Amino acid sequence: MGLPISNLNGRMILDSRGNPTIEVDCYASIDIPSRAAVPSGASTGSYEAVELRDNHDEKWNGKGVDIAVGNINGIIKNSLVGIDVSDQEKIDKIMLDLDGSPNKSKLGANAILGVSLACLRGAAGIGYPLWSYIAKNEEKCTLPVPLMNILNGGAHANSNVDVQEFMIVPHGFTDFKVALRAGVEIYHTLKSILNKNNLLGGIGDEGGFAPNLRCNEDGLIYVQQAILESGYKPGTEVSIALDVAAQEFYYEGKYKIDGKLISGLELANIYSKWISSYPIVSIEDPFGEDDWNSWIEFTKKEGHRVQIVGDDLYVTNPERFEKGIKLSASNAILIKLNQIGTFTETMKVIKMAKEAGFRTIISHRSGETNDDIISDIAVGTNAGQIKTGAPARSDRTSKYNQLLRIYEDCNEYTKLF
Ligand code: 2PG
Ligand code: MG
Repeated sequence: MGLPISNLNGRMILDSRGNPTIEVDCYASIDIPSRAAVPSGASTGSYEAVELRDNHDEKWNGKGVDIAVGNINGIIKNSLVGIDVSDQEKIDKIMLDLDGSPNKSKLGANAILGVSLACLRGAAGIGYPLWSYIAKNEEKCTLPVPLMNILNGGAHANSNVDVQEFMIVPHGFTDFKVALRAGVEIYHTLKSILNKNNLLGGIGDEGGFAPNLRCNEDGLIYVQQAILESGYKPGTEVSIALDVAAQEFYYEGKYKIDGKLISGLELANIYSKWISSYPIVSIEDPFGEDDWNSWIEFTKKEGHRVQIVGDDLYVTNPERFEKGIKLSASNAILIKLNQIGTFTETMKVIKMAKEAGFRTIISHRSGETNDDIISDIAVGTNAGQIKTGAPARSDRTSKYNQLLRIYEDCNEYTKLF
């Protein structure tokens, strides 16, 4: 039994892109609130739960969250005050019933998630490690392998690069801190390589560099070079992961990449070549969110060589994920809490993945705050992997820094391969 919720207070704060988002304080009969903030995507899947914005209003470029905040401080608060803060399922169910829509469009998934996570923190208690509260049903916990996005393209950068994320995966180590150090060193090496090639321009939304390149494959060449020049062994110590976010360049059954319109099969053949030429261990969203056939064929062909990750495909939604499991459309799932909107539903999807033998990656969004809850969730659910951007900018480093704190109590590193 936990304490009853005595108050909830939602407010607007700014995210890392300078847009409004939501923060919630949950009081459970003490004066110190537990707090959680909600992130926001740019390359959002169309099946995601609805992020409620004051679109009718030009203020904040239509991105205000006054209605969603009003929902927290009105109807949601009135229904949750007095409920046991540790009864997460009940809290989430009350909000789902209040909302009543299939995609949380009435109250807003942003409003619902903020409350869900603030209550989760309240239940764990102030000063008690959240990861170990979440881990109560796990046999053991390991620190996740980070997928560190060091070169940004697609919807996260103002460049000509179609692939959204070129990530490094420091998996060949027995210690999280050593792995993180490798990632940091490679990030800095990439910076000087790009600089030498006159390619150092802006930074993308997730803290990685955002150069214009001759072609997408150049991203792989530079990242591989950065791994080597930092003194690490590509493929055995540090590998590469891509998030292609292919839905962003999918037009009426074709994909526009490197200036050419090609079929799903032709795109799959490009990936196969890349997998043979570079130390790639993971490809996220290689195809569009409704192009199930390309997913199925590619997983059949390459699923033994790489991790194939559904993000826009599944949007952390149990129904879409169930279909993917039945069809063997991938072998891994990206988990984003705000795609589905409650902690309870997120846990359900993680459980489904584990039962089906799918790998799980707990993920940030491109618009973030300095809330570090995904680090606790990655360790507490023993997810194995976390995706949280470059090791730079405080909206991204807040997650790595929380993992460094957790490392003081739990320092076993996930063995991925
Ligand atoms: C993704 C994410 C996070 P966004 O596609 O995986 O990296 O981007 O939050 O913009 O959907
Ligand atoms: Mg993605």
